[in-house]
Amino acid sequence: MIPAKDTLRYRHLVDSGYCVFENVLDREMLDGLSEATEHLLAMQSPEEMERYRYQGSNIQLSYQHPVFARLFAWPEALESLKALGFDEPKWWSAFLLSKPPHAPPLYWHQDWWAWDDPCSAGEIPPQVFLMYYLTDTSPENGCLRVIPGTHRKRIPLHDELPAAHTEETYRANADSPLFARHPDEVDLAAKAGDLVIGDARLLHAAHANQTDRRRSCLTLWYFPDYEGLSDAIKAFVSRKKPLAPPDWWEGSAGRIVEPLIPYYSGSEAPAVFNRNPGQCLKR
Ligand SMILES: O=C(O)CCC(=O)C(=O)O
Ligand SMILES: [Fe+2]
Repeated sequence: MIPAKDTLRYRHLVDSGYCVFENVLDREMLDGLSEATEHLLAMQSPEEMERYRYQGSNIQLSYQHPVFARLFAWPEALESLKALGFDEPKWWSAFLLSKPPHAPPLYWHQDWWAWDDPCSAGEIPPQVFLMYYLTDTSPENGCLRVIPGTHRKRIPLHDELPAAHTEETYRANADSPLFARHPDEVDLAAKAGDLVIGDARLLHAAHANQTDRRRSCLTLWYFPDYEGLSDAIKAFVSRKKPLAPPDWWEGSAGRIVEPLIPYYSGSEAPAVFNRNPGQCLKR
């Protein structure tokens, strides 16, 4: 880590669990992403659409199109991480979460998965999401909701939530606490092309899409300070690391991702996957 230049945003990320950089993607990139994602959305099966109805879709992005490689290594995003003090981030995965018109809300959850590791109680986010929206978002069309501070502090809602993205969350009923309003929740309305950075430990959800227009979110997962993570986490991560770009790719589209891939060559046993925050979060 280098000292954060953007100390205001760094403090917001550390204290509240998120921060926003405006206008990170340009119009050409937004158009390219819209075209490539529409193609993927059109190929979904009815079963997938039903299973992931709360997320809208859950499509893993990799090298289906060169525009995705450009997104994973988007220079302005890497600059934003650098401004927060993270000069050597690694990229893990990416997903297209696209709410069709009149889609239900997304359940409260946190996406961190190694709660037994000591870094889970620390100030530095072990893992962050970089979320981009392809349309402006609002409470009407499914913008993000967060409960600030819950990445490091336990609240009663934690005790009511099943592990994220499991059958229990996929099959939950609309009257479950998973969808309840919370007095401390904050709406994170974003403009198309803004970058929302959040700690993987933060409790977040999304409003329903009550409009006639699709709301697409691209969520990219990074380790902002990969070097600083334990060997056990690195061992887990590198086992499931993204593939290097295929060598038949032309030009620099694939090569730009290579420096972001998280490698590990030690012999530590992989961390245990555990999505239950347990005692790690202070009350
Ligand atoms: O769709 C969104 O706004 C957020 C999605 C999300 O947090 C997830 O699927 O883990
Ligand atoms: Fe999430």
